[in-house]
Amino acid sequence: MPETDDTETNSKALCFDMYGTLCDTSTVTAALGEHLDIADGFVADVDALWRRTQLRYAQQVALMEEYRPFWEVTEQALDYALNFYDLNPDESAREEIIAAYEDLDPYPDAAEVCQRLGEEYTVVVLSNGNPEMLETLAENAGLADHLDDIVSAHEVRTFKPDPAVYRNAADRLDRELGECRLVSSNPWDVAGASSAGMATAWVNRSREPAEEVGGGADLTVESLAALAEAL
Ligand code: LAC
Repeated sequence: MPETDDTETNSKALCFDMYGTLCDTSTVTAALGEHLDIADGFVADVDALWRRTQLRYAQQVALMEEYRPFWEVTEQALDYALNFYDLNPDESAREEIIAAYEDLDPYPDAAEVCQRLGEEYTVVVLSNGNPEMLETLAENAGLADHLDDIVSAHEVRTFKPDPAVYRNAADRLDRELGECRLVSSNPWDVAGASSAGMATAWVNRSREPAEEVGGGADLTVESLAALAEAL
């Protein structure tokens, strides 16, 4: 990763969410389809339940004060989704499915936007992923060279939208919360960051409604490329 030049020009920081914002979580759909041998519509259901359960479990274990790394949460959520639909892939197929999470496709504009915005801002990832999974994915997705740093929720042993995660990012960046902007496609993440005091940008690719709880987005765009234009 390039050296951070802490000059006036990049005194503000952009904190990009990883899963669903820089990288496309639907990439795992192909791995599910390949290893489960079920109809496409069914694959989409398993995929959606896996993702929903992953987010629900992250929030549950944070509330229960039973933190574990996001990789484990992701595996446990997959097992729940497989059990829910009574699917029993063998261990090697299960391993292949979970491994797809380390090899997600970046959104086509992700690398270029991080590079371009990196000329003006400090650009970091701020994610619930644990450091190992984030570093591997950033390398595989070709993003690592365009990031100044990776800040993981693991550092404070809880998950977004716990304000502790956003505060830790601001501390790590040696900035006030309001000098950092979370960029996320997840409305719950935008709501959480805004509640904690961060500026926010919502990459709302699928025109979802905003959350009814938490803070709002300071800026809403339909793509990362549109964000680079707007900032
Ligand atoms: C992230 C996921 C949860 O924090 O979107 O990267």
